[in-house]
Amino acid sequence: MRIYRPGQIKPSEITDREVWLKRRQLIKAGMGVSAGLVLGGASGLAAAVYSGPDRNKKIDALKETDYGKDLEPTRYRSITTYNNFYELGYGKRAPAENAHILKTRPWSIRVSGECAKPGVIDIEDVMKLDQEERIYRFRCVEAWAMVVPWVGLPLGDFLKRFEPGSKAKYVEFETLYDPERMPGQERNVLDWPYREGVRIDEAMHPLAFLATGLYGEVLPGQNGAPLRLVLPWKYGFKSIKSIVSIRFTDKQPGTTWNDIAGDEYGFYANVNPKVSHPRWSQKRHRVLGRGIFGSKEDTLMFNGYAEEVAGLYKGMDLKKNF
Ligand SMILES: Nc1nc2c(c(=O)[nH]1)N[C@H]1C(S)=C(S)[C@@H](COP(=O)(O)O)O[C@H]1N2
Ligand SMILES: [Mo]
Repeated sequence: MRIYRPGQIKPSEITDREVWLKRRQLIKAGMGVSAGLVLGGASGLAAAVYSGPDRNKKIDALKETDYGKDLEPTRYRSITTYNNFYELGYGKRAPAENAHILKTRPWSIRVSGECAKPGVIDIEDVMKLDQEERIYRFRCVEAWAMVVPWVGLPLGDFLKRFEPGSKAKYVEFETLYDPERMPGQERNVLDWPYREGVRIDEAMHPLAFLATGLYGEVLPGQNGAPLRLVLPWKYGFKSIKSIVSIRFTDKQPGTTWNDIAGDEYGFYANVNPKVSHPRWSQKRHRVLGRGIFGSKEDTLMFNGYAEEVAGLYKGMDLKKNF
């Protein structure tokens, strides 16, 4: 099912994407906006009493790399208590409060489509592959940023195991659909399951990463356990969480946010301070964990990774392909 934007809400009335989405959903359901905000507060998810992030199991045999060693990581608490993960709730704290509902075992990932060796791989087998730690800048679309010491494996190396063919022009990713483990899916806020896609050359780029952990430990549920995508030169919404399906395709796949609001969330979603989101500037961002005041920085082209990735987009109009 698709959600259509109501034309009658002025951008100036909207504070952020959660409120915007709630309103859209309520208008679709025929309810008023003021009633919607009251309802929006009680999200319908049973929030557990939450006292702080649990530290997870250490990942063994971790390979240290030099990626991002000059960056200062955002503290664990900020990374794990200010999240976007609508399957686990709609406020920034909700995913941490509800993460215990997301059982991540058993779990497997189906790899299919245009490849010679499609198959299903169990998450335990993914965890046995070489795990590297890399520190990346991470940018969310709503003007906040953080620096995360991710653990995981280069996406390209993982994908090559399935031998993508010449018709594999894009890679499509899907999150688990299971309202029992993902109670946010009981409401039709998004067109579940969450979907994302990248071009094959983007997927094969050495910076593209499948994360299984952070801070040397197994990934917390709120950050997309047991396996999520990380594309450090793109806005946060591209980094799909809790992946169960990866498919090689010859056509550009639909993606959750692009399908809902293609004028606001492009297929590429490369961090670009020169292209504003229709409802906010993308020139500067707030850095999580550094306080509310005096913590803004300039946003860099491709989130600071231009030297590495600009070549992927040579000759493309990045204002059109945003
Ligand atoms: N399945 C799924 N993946 C998702 C989302 C989501 O709601 N569902 N939110 C996205 C958005 S908008 C952002 S900004 C990042 C946030 O990642 P973080 O919570 O680890 O910072 O996850 C992305 N991946
Ligand atoms: Mo986001």
